[in-house]
This record gives sequence, structure tokens and C-alpha cells, in this order.
Amino acid sequence: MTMVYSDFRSDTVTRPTEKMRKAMAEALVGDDVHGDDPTVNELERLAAETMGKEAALFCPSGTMANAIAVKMWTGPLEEVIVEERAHIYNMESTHMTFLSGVTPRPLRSNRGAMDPADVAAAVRKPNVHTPRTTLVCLENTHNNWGGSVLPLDNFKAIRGIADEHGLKVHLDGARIFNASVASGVPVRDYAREVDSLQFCLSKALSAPVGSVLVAGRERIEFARRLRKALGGGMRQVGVLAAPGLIAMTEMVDRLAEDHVRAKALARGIAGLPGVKIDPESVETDIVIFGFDHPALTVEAMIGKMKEKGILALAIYGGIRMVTHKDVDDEDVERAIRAFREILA
Ligand code: TLP
Repeated sequence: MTMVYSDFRSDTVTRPTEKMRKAMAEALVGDDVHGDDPTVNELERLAAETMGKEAALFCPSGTMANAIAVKMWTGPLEEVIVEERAHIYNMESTHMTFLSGVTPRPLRSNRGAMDPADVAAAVRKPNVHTPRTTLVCLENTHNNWGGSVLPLDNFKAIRGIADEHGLKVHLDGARIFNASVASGVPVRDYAREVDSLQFCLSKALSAPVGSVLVAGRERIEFARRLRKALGGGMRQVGVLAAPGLIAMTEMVDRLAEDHVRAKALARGIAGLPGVKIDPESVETDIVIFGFDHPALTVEAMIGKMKEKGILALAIYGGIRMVTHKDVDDEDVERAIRAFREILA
């Protein structure tokens, strides 16, 4: 018998809804490299409006959107301040050095929120020896801090430091809608504090592909040229923008369910032998916990869970599990049961 898995590896594993598939089949399309795909144009218009920015660019992935953002704000001999666990620094295969030729300057943080004083102290004084600091990157929610939500006040304080030193601020808002649903802060309030942001349609919002980069009109025109240079110019890509529109208009409110399930999962496994988690620290859809067991390594534990039909990922010496549209209460109960049986 083939195993049916409850897949908690990421919120990227979501399948498009029936409505998305229908919209893909029926999408009006044109050639987006010539700027005349009406569905892409509508997605970019909606994204810019939602974020309160002038313009937007549909990109094939969050990684490409972040890479374009770094490239469009920096030049040679420059440095970018990043949080030490940031996705843009740890999980995007060094595009900062490879494509932009800039050095990342990682800073410690409180669950993803860098101390504004540390940011100010990290800005290089102009000097022949050192790179010039020109960009700060934020991430909200913060993936590798277990989906933590950065406080709006932290954005404001870092914006203030950036203005004082003439720096730009880019937000990796892959899961900015999760942050907004959890905090009640409208996405455009976070967006107001940054010069650019990218958000992903293909994570918890369940579209199959794509991210959108938003910023001022002139920068997005340049970003469009950068996307072309990276091979990201796509043709009849309205077929992918169509589910993206549904992601933005119909899939945001349900994120609250994912957050409730993530907390339930954390509560269900807290206190089991080896599991190190404070369920109260789970704010959105990502559950990351330490695992330290005398008889089981993280890899062995993940292997045993897989035998019971539960998929999870190893990360930072611990385990990551993410809730999303395609796992329900039964999947969460099944996961908790599996943990209890294995660790009994
Ligand atoms: N994150 C993926 C993996 O890379 C780990 C995931 O499963 O969570 N920013 C953030 C905060 C992300 O979490 C991700 C993807 C990206 C950017 C990159 O997006 P894609 O995968 O579309 O390039």
C-alpha cells in the first residue's frame, strides 16, 4: 500500500486550488516581456496598490526577487547589513557575492529583530579600507526564527537609522501576509518603512509559482531590466499570474487557521522527551524546535516520522514543521500521535 504523507516540510508544498487551476486554464495572456500580458499587469497593479508603492514586478521566485533587490540598490565595493539567520544570507546560494559583488554583514538579533543600535554601529565609516554600507535587509515573518513576527516599531527604528546614514532598506516579505494576519498590522504599514519588498505567492498563499517585488517606479523599471538579464523575462505568464491574483485576494484570511494549527502542534509535542519548544513562541505557521535525545539524532527522528507518514525537515540542529492549506486538524493530530509513539 502506498503511504499518504502529511507533509509539514514547508508551506511551499501547497497545491493550487481548483479555482486557481481553472483561472490558469482561462487566463487572458499576452507577451509579458513586451509588457502586454493583461493578467500579469493586473497582478502587478494589485501588488503595488496593496503595498502602497508605485510599481511591482512579477518574478519567478523569491530568491530572484531578493537578488534583483540587492542588485538594484547596491554597487561595487559595498556592504549589506543582514540578520545572521536571514534567508537572503543563508539560503539563497550567495547571490549577494555572486551576482551583486557585495559583502553581507550579519548581525545578531532578538528572534529576527536586529537592535537598531547594532545596525547603527555596523554602518561603516567612509574609509579607503572598508566597504561602503548601503543597504539593510529585513525579513518578516522570519523563517529561521520559527516564523517570528518583527514588531512594526523595530521597522520604524531601523528606518530612522537608515535615513540618518543614507541607507536603503529591503524587506524579504516572503511571508508578510502571515505577519500581518498574526499582528493585525496592515501589510502597507510594514511596506511604508522600507524602500522595496518582495512577497511570495507560492508559499502559504498556495499559488504554484511566483513572487512580486514592489518599489518606486524608476527602480522597478531598472529591476525589469535586471530580471531580463537574469533570464527571468517570461512570456505568456498570465497563466501563473492568474493563480497569484487568487492568492492575494482569497487566500490571506485563511492563514489564521495555519497559525492556530501550528500552535496546536507545538502544544501537542512540548514536553516530550528530547523536544525543546516553548509553544508560546509560535506566532505564525512555522514550528522550529530543538531536538536532543539520548538515543535518536535529528535525522533518525525525521526518518522514524517518515515511516509513520509525517514529513518534516532538519534545520539548525533541530526540526522544522510548517502548517499550510494542505494539512488539516487530522494531520496535526496524526503528527502529535507519531511523536508520542516514537518518543514513548
Ligand atoms: N524558503 C523555503 C526554503 O528555501 C527553506 C522554505 O521552504 O521556507 N525568503 C524567505 C523568507 C523564504 O522562506 C524563502 C523560501 C525565500 C525567500 C525564497 O523563495 P523561493 O523559494 O521562491 O526562491
